[in-house]
Amino acid sequence: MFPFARLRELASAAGLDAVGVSRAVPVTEGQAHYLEWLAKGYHGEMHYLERNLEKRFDPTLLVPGAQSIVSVLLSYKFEGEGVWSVEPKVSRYAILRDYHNILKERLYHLLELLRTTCGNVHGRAFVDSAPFLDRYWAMRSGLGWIGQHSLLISPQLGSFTFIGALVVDIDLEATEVSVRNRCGNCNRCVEACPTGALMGRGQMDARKCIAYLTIEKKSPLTEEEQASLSGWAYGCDICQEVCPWNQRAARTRLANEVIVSRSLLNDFAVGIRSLPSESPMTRASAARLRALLVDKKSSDA
Ligand code: B12
Ligand code: SF4
Ligand code: SF4
Repeated sequence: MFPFARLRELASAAGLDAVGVSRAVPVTEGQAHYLEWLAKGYHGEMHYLERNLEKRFDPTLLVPGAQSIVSVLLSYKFEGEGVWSVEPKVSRYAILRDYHNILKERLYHLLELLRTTCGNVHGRAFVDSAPFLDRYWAMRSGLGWIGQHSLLISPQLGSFTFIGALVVDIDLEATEVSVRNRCGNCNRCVEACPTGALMGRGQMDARKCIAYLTIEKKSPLTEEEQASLSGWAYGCDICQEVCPWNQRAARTRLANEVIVSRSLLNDFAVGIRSLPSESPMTRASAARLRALLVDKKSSDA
């Protein structure tokens, strides 16, 4: 069995901030939670979440011979003021090169390092891409707990983290420990959410979440939805900004991956520049994003 201490060294060398390992077995305890969430229609128009349920609940169907799941975290916790502080706001993660690419590059680097150490290893990286339960596996590997805002909180890194995973066909020492939920009596995220998307006990109605409305919803926003955006044009960080675990968390090492500035956003808003192709904001409708950025600018004038 490959020792975890050695894996942690390799993950750090690959530029990853935290790592944990679970055995690749079918998911049992998280299934009911997920299916109930779908049944209530909380996923809105994100119909892809209804598909490939068999694979979503069984990682061995995604990677033949899978034995271990390496979950990793990468912090994007910026400190101080930024484009997320001034309206029209965009989420912190959106100013970076697309995290799917950053994390996949680092995960495949880790796979290469594993191959150099262990020989022939077959594996595949997942970052918010395939039918894979990113948060569930991260939680199971002992990286943190699911907070009231429904995000994974790492005691060291807080919740401003991206989650990725490497599913491999070798036996790695598992770190499956249950991390106690340390939200305690705090309810700040639920109280701060301006749309009522958070319903307590980690439950969320994604249809009301500003991130869903500005990024995922394909059909036009209703007037009520438009009015609920609280100055956000792309994503929303409010429930994480108020979380005490993010005040004490270590800061990001991704400053060199920032590719969008306020002036670029302003130029994009008035149509004189495009967004870099590697920006995650290219995933949203350009017309809607521009309208949200311009609307706010003209109402400020
Ligand atoms: C759909 C989606 C959304 C939707 C719905 C969000 C949601 N809460 O489900 C919308 C568009 C709203 C969204 C918004 C955001 N998202 Co998003 N999103 C996803 C996606 C693609 C799927 C999530 C999903 O399946 N939801 C359905 C619910 C039911 O599943 P789940 O919460 O994962 O629950 C599982 C576990 O948590 C576990 N579980 C939960 N509670 C409990 C309790 C017990 C007792 C047990 C046993 C298990 C358990 O069981 C479930 C499995 O059945 C994931 C990537 C992925 N493939 O997982 C990213 C992901 C969750 N998003 C992410 C991010 C960064 C965001 C935003 C912060 C972006 C932004 N700034 O705008 C916001 C945050 C909003 C919020 N408060 O959640 C990150 C979260 C990182 C983290 N630290 O947790 C992820 C993991 C992407 C990634 N790979 O980094 N997102
Ligand atoms: S991201 Fe914003 S809208 Fe979504 S749950 Fe958090 S506070 Fe509410
Ligand atoms: S704000 Fe409070 S309740 Fe919400 S996730 Fe953070 S610690 Fe938990």
